[in-house]
Parts: sequence; C-alpha cells; structure tokens
Amino acid sequence: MVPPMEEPEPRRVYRIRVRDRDGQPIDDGLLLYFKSPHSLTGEDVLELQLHGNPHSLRKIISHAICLGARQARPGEFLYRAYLHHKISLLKAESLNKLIQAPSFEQYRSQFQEYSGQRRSPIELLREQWMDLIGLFYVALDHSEDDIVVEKDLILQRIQDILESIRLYRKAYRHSKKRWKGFSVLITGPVNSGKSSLFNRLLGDSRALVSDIPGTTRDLLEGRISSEFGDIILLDSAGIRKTGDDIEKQGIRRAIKEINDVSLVLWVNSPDMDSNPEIVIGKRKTGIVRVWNKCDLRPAGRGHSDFEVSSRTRKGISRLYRFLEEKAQSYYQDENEEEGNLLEGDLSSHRQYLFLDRLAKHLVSLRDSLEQRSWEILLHDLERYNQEIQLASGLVTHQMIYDRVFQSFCIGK
Ligand SMILES: Nc1nc2c(ncn2[C@@H]2O[C@H](COP(=O)(O)OP(=O)(O)OP(=O)(O)O)[C@@H](O)[C@H]2O)c(=O)[nH]1
Ligand SMILES: [Mg+2]
Repeated sequence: MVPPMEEPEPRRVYRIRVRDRDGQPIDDGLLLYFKSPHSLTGEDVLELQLHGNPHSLRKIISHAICLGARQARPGEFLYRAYLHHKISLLKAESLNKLIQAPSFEQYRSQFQEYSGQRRSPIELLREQWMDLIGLFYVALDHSEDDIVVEKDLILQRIQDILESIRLYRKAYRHSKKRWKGFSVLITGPVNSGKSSLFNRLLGDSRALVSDIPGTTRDLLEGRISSEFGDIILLDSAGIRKTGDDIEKQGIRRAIKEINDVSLVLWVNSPDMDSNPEIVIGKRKTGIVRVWNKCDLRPAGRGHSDFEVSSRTRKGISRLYRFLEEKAQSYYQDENEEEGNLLEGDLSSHRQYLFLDRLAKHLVSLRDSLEQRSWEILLHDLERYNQEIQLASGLVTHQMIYDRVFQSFCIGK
C-alpha cells in the first residue's frame, strides 16, 4: 500500500502515495511512526493522514484488512493505552466525557478536569477516604498511648464523605440529562415523512425513506452542531397498530423517548393526519405540530405550528431557526443552573454506581462503630479499600474495564 521502505524513523513525517492492489495511485498523504513505548497506546503505532473521501478511505481500510489489519473496537486505543499504563481509568473516562460534550461550555468545564486544573470527584473522595483510614491507623497504633482518637471525630468524617457522595450523585443525575444535550424526537403517524424531515434537517441522507409505511423501525440519532450547542435529532418508527414484532419494538422505543427529550416534533401529512394523543398523554408541553408534504396540500388554518415540505424545502429554514432558538435558550438555562451545582462532576455511570456501593459500606461502618474493636473495624476498612482502589482505576480488573470501554466511541 505504501512504497516499500525500511522501518520509518520514529516521529518523522513522510509524504506517501497510497496505491490499490493493482498499483494504481488512489491517495496522497502523510505517514508518521511512533515507536513503542512512546505512543498514545504504548505500542508501535503507524499513523496515516489521508484525504477524507469516504470511498477512498473505505478502499484503503479494506485493503489494510486484507493485509491482516482489523478495525478498532469501541474505545480500543484508550483501552490499550490504559493496559500499558499510559492513561489511568479516571483519565480515560474523563476524556470520553470530554469528547461527548454537547456544547462548548460543557466541553470547557470538563476540560478543566481532564487537564488537571480541577480534581475529579473520585480523586477528592479518595483523599477523604485515605484520611479516614489514617485515623483508624492512629487509633490502633496508639490505643495504649495517651493519643486518643475519638469515635465522634471518625463519625463526623464518615458523615462528611456520605454527604459528598450524596451531592455528587445528585449532581450526576441532573447532569446526565444536561450531557444528553438538546434532544428533539421526530415522531407521528407512519409515512408522514419523518425520516425525510430528519434527513432534510441534517442535510444528509441518513435515514431510509420509502413510500412503504413502517420503513423506520429503530431510533436513529443525528447531530446538528449549532453555535450554542448540539441539537440531537431522533428519527423514530411511525406510530400505528401493527402485528410486526420488530416494528412494535421500534414504536415502544419512540414512545419511551417522549418524556426524555427536550422537544417533540409531531409530524403529520395530508395522507397521514392524526392527533398526537399518545404524546399528549405523556407530556403536556414541548410538543410542536409539523405539517409535512405541504407541496401536496397546505395545512388547514390553525392546524399546525409549522408547515413544511421535506421535498421542496418549503418552511424548512423557519423550522430550523426555531430549533436553533430553542437550543440556545436550553443551553443558556442549563449553564446558569450549572453554576449552582457542585464543582466537578462524575465522568461515568460506573462511577455513579461505585459511589452507591461506597456509601453502603460507609453506612455499615458507621453503624458498627460503637460495638466493634478498632482491629475489626480496620479489617473491614481494608476490605472496602481494595474496592476503592479498584474503582478509581489503580488495580486492573479486566471485566470492569471491558465494560467501561465498550461504551466509548469507535477507536477513540
Ligand atoms: N410530496 C412529498 N412527499 C414526501 C415529502 N416528505 C416525504 N415524502 C414521501 O413520503 C414517503 C414517506 O416518507 P418517509 O420519510 O419514509 O416517511 P416516514 O414518516 O419516515 O415513514 P415511516 O418510517 O414508514 O413511518 C416517501 O415516499 C417520501 O418520498 C414531502 O414533503 N412531499
Ligand atoms: Mg421513517
């Protein structure tokens, strides 16, 4: 694929010409070689910088696969970096969150943690935890001397950690919605042109469009990157009574999203007019009625909030501007609220679950403080401590990490 060469010199940029199997040139680009251990993953890494045409890239990737390569699994580069001690688990989770930030404000806030300007909640809690263990050691080592560690002091420390955990978990529940971004569900009866509208708004042919009712059977996500933050569009299966199992599942997914999204676009058309009863039953506000296919027949007076044609583009830019305005006020409100929240936020659901376990341990420790000796209490603490080290990424545990990294984007 590249001209035969000796092992390239590490960290030097080479100009290359990529050829297909018949020797025909298909792209020009740059090649960089990072020799182990001085690379992101800690392994030998060959980086090709090519023009972004998807057709040439597909050809080059499939040729590389024929030569024995394979595509990276989700999160695999970071996973390998983690295995080679190039990055800690906390840092990897922080980076994953950084990449997914739906607005610049959120990105900036997360970057403070990622770049080390602000410590992560788990790091702060780990310190509080270490202080607590320290007190137990002092109590045990000096139980015969005149240094007395009051159980009240320990109780207070435990309460402090429990309170921090409560606040971090609360903030995370709140921010989970925020990190989802401004989301818009496109729903309505079958065949009304939901997927066509989705494609039109994205300026892309992402969703399949056909005149066969029931074409879309799953939730499809697309992002519009506006200057205020991302608009996350969800195309969904048309809502109707059906005997088809897969379609039923798709409809259930669409209905489930109705309460979770920021806004619902209920799309009707002349051939498929219906009331959004299902939606109205589930949420009272944030439902916008869109009349599509207005090139066939305009909507009746007062029938809809927006009249569009995904085919001729009529009314699309008005709807687009409306979504942008909604996104702007959504992100403004969210940023104002964020100011009232605790500094720092958990980076993953794993951390959220871990804090729940930690809180349970602390409660049982607190409850047994009076009856147990220092030795037994310390023994319990050591047991919990192993879990903390594991959760904060200091000890390898293959199964946990496999799960964590699976939720990352491909190759990141
Ligand atoms: N004339 C006209 N036809 C349209 C318009 N939008 C969509 N269509 C046509 O309507 C048919 C259905 O379009 P889709 O976008 O697949 O509709 P859908 O609501 O996603 O359909 P399901 O996924 O099956 O529920 C297709 O034949 C489209 O070409 C429009 O604005 N005007
Ligand atoms: Mg569809």
